[in-house]
Amino acid sequence: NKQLQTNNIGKSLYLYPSLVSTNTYAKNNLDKLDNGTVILAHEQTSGKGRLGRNWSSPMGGSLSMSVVIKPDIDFEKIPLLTQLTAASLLKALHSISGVKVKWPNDIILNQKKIAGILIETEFKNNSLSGIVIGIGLNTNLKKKDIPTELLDKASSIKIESKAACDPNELVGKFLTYFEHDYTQYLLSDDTEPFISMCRDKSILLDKDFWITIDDHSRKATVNTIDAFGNLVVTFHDTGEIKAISSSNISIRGD
Ligand code: BT5
Repeated sequence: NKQLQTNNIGKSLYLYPSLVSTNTYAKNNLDKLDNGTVILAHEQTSGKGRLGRNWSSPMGGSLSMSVVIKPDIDFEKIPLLTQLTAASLLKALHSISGVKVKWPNDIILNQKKIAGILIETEFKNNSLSGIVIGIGLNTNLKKKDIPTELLDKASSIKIESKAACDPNELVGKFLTYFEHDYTQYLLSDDTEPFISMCRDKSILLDKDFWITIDDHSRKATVNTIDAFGNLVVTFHDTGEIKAISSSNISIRGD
């Protein structure tokens, strides 16, 4: 990939026509894969979303990517990687107007999801052995490639921007931004460089939502995303202000 201008991330890069899941492949081969390895696939036969959900990644118009990193960091810093990745995607998609983020991990264009992020952390003997950052990109999917049940919420860059998306260029840009912010993230606890991007492009801020945590739904106003990558909300029933982390939560309108 001539467009790749990174130093470390993507130095080892493997492109497969088809894999079960790039994340599963990376996790299964974690010991053998260097820090910074990128796995790409044109198709996944069993792509994964969060919390056991599926990620549709058909041949022709989607791109699945996993970035393997092996940092020496405190566990509390791990959830921030979702925001860092989302910010790098937003920067890589900057030339397409209207690209937004729905905290914590959805990239949205014209109210439809065009990309998603799934971060998986592997431990061995209580220590971190590696992190796999999975990104599913709906680059050039056509309407007919999108499962019918997803048509109201999923779309592709091509459908929404009405222009073909060059996947090599997109991956190259993403990895460049990612490497830059990730290098800073390892060196410093200042998360503003990427959290500010997620805040600026958020579709949630200052709006009301039903927030479901452990099967319990409460109406809340979203205030901000804090420096730890948490969503800060005010619950309507009690007026309580809370910072919530991304696990076990779902957010919906109406
Ligand atoms: C995500 O989960 O958004 C994470 C997606 C991560 C996919 C990448 S691809 C490379 C790597 N290898 C993998 O196996 N996975 C990662 P979540 O927030 O749970 O969203 C999943 C939900 O989005 C599903 O339940 C559907 O409703 C919807 N969905 C499924 N496929 C979609 C698609 N292609 N585009 C948009 N929405 C989709």
